[in-house]
Amino acid sequence: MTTAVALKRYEHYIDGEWVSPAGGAYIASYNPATAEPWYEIARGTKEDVERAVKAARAAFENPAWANLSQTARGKLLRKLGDLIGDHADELGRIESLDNGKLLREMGAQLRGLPDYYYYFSGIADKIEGAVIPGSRREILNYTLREPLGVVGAIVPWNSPLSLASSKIAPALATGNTIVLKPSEHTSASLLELMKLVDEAGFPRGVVNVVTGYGEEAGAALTRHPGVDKVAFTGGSDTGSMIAKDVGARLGRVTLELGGKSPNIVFADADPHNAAIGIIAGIFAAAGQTCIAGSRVFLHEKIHDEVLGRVIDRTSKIKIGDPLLDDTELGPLAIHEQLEKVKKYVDIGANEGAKLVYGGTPPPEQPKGWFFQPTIFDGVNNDMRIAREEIFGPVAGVLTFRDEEEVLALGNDTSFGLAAGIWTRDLGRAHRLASKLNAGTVWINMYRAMAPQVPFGGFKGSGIGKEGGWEVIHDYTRVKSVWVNTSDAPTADPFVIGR
Ligand code: TXE
Repeated sequence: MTTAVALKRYEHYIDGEWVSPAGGAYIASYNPATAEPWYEIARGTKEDVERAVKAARAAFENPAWANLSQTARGKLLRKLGDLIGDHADELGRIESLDNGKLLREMGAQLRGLPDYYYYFSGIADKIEGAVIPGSRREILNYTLREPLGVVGAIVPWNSPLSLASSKIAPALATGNTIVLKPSEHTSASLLELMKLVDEAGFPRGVVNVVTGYGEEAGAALTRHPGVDKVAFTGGSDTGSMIAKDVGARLGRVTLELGGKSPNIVFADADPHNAAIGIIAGIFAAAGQTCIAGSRVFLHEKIHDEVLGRVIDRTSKIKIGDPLLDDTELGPLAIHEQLEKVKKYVDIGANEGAKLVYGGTPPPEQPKGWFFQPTIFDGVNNDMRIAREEIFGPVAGVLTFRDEEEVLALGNDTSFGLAAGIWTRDLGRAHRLASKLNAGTVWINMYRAMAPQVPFGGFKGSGIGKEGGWEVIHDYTRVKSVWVNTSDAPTADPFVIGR
């Protein structure tokens, strides 16, 4: 597609400067609500990645960063948080134009984003080693918690700045430097953030951004031997490929991948709250969240009532321009995603699931990549629509009889990202929370996240955590130091055990 008006052009951000791509090529980025391009980004190649990793390595070793006190690092993060707060509305608008999520949602997400930086700013000067009481009085054992070096971060399109920040903030709080590769579909907000990184006063090269395609710029970054750790959020297939590449050089990874999360409603649950929780779980952000509650388990006794309420509210969801205040469901972020959703709706129908709502693009939205909120009832856990991540507004409803059955079905998945439980029975809620094989369990709520709380999946949903103190372990290494404080002569090694 071409446009008569010249598009705004973004370059790479490397070593504190805006740098043209070595290959000289650019990629257009589209607004999903209009299916029209609105800016272009540099198409990164191996050469650009080489340059960025070199800059990040030099910054890691540069005393301007390496010798900075932990408190001073924290102050920089706080400053960046403040600046993001000042620019939250414009950054939210860019993200909404880029991925089609509601301006209201992106605005709220961006206004909350400084909290990530404040949390890790607070942690920065509390990262400590330990003094370890050894078996021998004269030996002093202590540990140093050190940064890893250069972090390569790959970010997807569904929540670009939030997912980038959950890597930037802990990586910098612990003294690493970072090279980011945003999604080729949604790079603008991260590039705009670099202006704020600059303004906050980070030394050059501490944060770098190379844009471009995943298989080109992304793969060059994850395969680069100078990258000590890769932090990735994206699809499970891509994540598994990256893990192999990084594993081959014994590097470290954090992987935040997909899900097929169960949202379980027991007969004693409040039917209104549960229905709203189901809708929030699967239709918010048009289902394009890794934590989407895409498998809805309804107890047989309340199946009809709760499903009726879900359908009733769903039928009133206002689909349209994500920039408008009263819109409740925007388009899918990328064209491929729309095609994927259509394909799975066909698969569901062919598998024998009963389509009870939606199933097509909304006729009133001829432009853009919109799809109606869609509900399948009579889903069986062996169906592909219950096993594979769709990443769109498609709920599959399954019926269950008792706790044991729903626990087995809920855990019968290759993923393990999140789960929801709706019940007034406290004992059951905690019992299930401990037995569900998922990294996050919500009880009588769904879809909440906070910088203070560890987030990350089990099984096919990933490795490692983002958020909370846990993440500090993922961005540091521990060195053990042994000190002999005795003046006694060193023991002859051959006398040991005599
Ligand atoms: O993701 P990819 P895609 C899931 C969701 C979706 C599917 C595919 O099910 O339908 O993944 O989406 C970069 N080496 N999620 O294709 O490919 C890419 O440029 C290095 C779940 O968009 O995982 C982008 O920056 N990097 C998810 C990022 O990886 C590579 C969010 C994500 O793209 C690469 C998004 C490679 N070989 C999709 N190939 C979540 N967990 O929230 C691609 N990339």
